[in-house]
Amino acid sequence: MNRRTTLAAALTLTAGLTLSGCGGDSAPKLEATDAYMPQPVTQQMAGAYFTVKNNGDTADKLTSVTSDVAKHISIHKTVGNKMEQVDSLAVPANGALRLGSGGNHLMFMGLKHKPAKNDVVTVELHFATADPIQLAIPVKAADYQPKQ
Ligand SMILES: [Cu+2]
Repeated sequence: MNRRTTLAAALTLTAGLTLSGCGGDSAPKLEATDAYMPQPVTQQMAGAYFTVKNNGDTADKLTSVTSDVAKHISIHKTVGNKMEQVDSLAVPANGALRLGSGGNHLMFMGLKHKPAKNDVVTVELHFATADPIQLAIPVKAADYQPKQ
């Protein structure tokens, strides 16, 4: 083998490693969609809903949500007709975490102003593994229901 062939072989090997590191990666691949906030009654409290799709082979967890518009945002699930604060919600591998009216939701406490219909509330979703996602949440009518 001459020197040039050896170099070419080394480059091919490197390229192969890079590709397999990228294609076979097991990181969660998250995408947030279908966000909305029904126009709240007061600025004390508001709820919001969205879906996080995971196109990766690894599960993740939604661990916190932050925003400039509220003092605190907590993650709630609904058990029966009572809601409960939780530390995280699972985002299953090759699946989706769905938040929706009567189920999982975000609870905004102490809003700086009362969101009105057609406003957009921006939040950052934080996950156990994946990078944070910026999510623009449109404010809808109080009785808005998404299409199923
Ligand atoms: Cu709640």
